[in-house]
Amino acid sequence: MADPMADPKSDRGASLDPHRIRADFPILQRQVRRRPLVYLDSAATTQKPLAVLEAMDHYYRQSNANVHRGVHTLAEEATALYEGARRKVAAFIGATDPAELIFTRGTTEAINLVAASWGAALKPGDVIAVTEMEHHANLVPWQLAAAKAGAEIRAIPITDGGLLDLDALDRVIDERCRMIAFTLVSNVLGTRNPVAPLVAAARRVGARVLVDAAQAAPQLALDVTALGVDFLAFSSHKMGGPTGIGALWGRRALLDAMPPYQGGGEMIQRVTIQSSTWAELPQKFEAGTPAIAEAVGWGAAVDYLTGLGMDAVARHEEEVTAYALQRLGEIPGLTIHGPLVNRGGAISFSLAGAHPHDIATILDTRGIAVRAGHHCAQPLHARLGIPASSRASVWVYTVREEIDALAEGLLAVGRVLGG
Ligand code: 7TS
Repeated sequence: MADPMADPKSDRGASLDPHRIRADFPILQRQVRRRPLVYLDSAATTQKPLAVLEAMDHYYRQSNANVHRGVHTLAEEATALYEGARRKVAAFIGATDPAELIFTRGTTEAINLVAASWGAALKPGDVIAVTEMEHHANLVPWQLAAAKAGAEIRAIPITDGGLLDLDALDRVIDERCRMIAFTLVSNVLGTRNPVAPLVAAARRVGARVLVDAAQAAPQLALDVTALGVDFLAFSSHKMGGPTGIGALWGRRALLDAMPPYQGGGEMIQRVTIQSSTWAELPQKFEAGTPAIAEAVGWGAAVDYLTGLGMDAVARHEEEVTAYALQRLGEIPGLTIHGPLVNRGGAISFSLAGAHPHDIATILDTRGIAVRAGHHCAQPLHARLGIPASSRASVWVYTVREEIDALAEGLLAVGRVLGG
């Protein structure tokens, strides 16, 4: 009898071979300091598969024109490619209406769009809730909006283990709260935050929910409908696509009610010297010539990831992260910041007696790329009681041999600098 669980469209059982995947990424073939590149900085930006580079090259060689404006063949091709990319990216996050997917410069601009446009209706005394683990991109835009409106910002605290302290929710979220904005996956701690309790808390007081999915989109299958949130922001360059483009997904009713974020070409219906009316979604929020080649490249990245299967991508992320946590756990004097299970592949750590920048510099002499600093999360580092940390992060092409190289490198750092 057929296995009722065996859905031929499902990739549940598929696994991913990172060694084979590496051949798809030209940059991974290069050397750094006469050693094979060990790229462990994918949380900052991922490397790009050949399919993305070729899609952008092909677009510029064959179809380059401005979009939505011309009736000539190239303009029609460019528009079809750009709107096709919108449909792919929308489908990737489970959005049923591509018009709810607005292309932006990235996660940062997507959150600024909501903070400025939706935030224009904030009143004195309103509350915006964030968390202690936010990237500055999901904090500073709210500070700007709050300062304009006389609103207040509150942070949901984290536990010493690097999880959201859900016991504090009732204290932070009251009827003055208008928005809960939080990251789905932390770029420092790796923490995967639970969505349901935050959505429930927001709904109890009539607040909106924005999810920063910059780190989640590359490693988890996302479905905005199932998540039940109001806005979701993410970036192409963290999921194999080019820099310069990202997106805001939002509920149509909210986006329709929001004023434009920027004025200019493409976003209008009728313009007189004194006033204008706005285009329909998504054009209302896409003033000026958009990042067309980048959209095409992002669409190719989405095709690439869909081909791998996001379930397999998530499983690989978990496996290689678990291996890294085990290997790093063997290093004397090393402290890992963040949870050890149910987490993504950004691993921040401190090594006794070694400054994060010195760690990164020494590792670089071995061709190993890691990040050092506050990772655009100063309030989180203040909470951890440290000015900076080192961070290694993985993605689809990360292999265990690279984790071994990191572990050996850190042992060498310990020998040189360790206290
Ligand atoms: N939110 C999170 C959780 C992020 O990790 C980042 C970028 C952003 C927002 C901003 O995304 P952008 O594409 O608009 O820049 N994070 C990092 C990082 O951890 N190291 O470099 C960039």
